Amino acid sequence: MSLTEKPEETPERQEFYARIDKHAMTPLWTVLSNIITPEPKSACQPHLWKYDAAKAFLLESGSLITAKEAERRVLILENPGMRGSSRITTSLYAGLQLVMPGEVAPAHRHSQSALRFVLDGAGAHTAVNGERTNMQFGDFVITPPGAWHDHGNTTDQPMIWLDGLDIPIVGFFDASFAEGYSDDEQLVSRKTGDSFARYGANMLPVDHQQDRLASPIFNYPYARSREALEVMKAQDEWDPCHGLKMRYVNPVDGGWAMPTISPFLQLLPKGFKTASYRSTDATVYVPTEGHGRSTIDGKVFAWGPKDIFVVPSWKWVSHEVDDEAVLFSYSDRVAQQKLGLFRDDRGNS
Ligand code: GTQ
Repeated sequence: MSLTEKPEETPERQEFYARIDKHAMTPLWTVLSNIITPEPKSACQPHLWKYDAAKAFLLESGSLITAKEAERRVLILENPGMRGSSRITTSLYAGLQLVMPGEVAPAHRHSQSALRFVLDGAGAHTAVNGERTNMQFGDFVITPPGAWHDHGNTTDQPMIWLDGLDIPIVGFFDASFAEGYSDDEQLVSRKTGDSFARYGANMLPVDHQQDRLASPIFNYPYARSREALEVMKAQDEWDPCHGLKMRYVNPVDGGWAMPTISPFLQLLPKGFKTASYRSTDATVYVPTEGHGRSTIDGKVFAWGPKDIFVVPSWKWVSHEVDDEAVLFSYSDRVAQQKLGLFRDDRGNS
């Protein structure tokens, strides 16, 4: 018996396997080394999408179909190692969504959690549970599981953001529910900015009871997060693997901002080269500022603002930047931590 080698196939064994196959049974020892591996063995490949090329296709889709007809006009960023499965990593989905001036992406809700990371345009809105928020470049916006949401653009520019959803996770658990709203746009019942004032000012309503896992803040403005990094960088304390890396939290309990997706924002100072790092949470990165190169599993990917790249589980990654760079990223770390699966390795650092 071995975890890495398969026993020999003999005619008697094969005849036996064929007989039990008809009874929906199969021997473990012929598959064991494929299903319990000494370390992660993923079909997910490192990959980078240049934003300019992706944006050109997305704008082209704008004259093919409306947001309303499409429900969501999105081009999925599909991992080259997992084509046809609507995923960028084994557990997560990514897409680029376009809302043209005057359009509405109709209200609906689903079990899947979504994050939006705003890339182009300024001032289009998304509504979540009765409150609208206007989106600006770099804003990190949450749609919690089960929350009604619709998107609208009353500006004169196309609005583009990156969607990150836990579609593969919900699919894995066969736990997907979805429904449409009675109208294109949900009823607005709260003032824009209400949830940020209520939960995003280092205070909480005195008798607040936590009633859900997702953060009650649904727009973490880039201006605020970026300013925090700007103040902290003066301290000149850099983690060898991460530079200055922060996680977006739920202010109610200090946990992650979302139940299944972990979002991060990090700053790497001009000329910084990170030490090699690997972790079990495959990660999607979107730089907002700066230019650099990431070496992932020995391959080099050069990036600039708004490019999107993916680091698979347990592959070594290091980043090297020319000018000061800021990177947003997301992974399934929160889900792995809840399940006791998360592991990382800082190499020699
Ligand atoms: O905006 O609600 O990229 O439901 C995929 C599914 C976006 C959305 C996606 C969705 C949405």
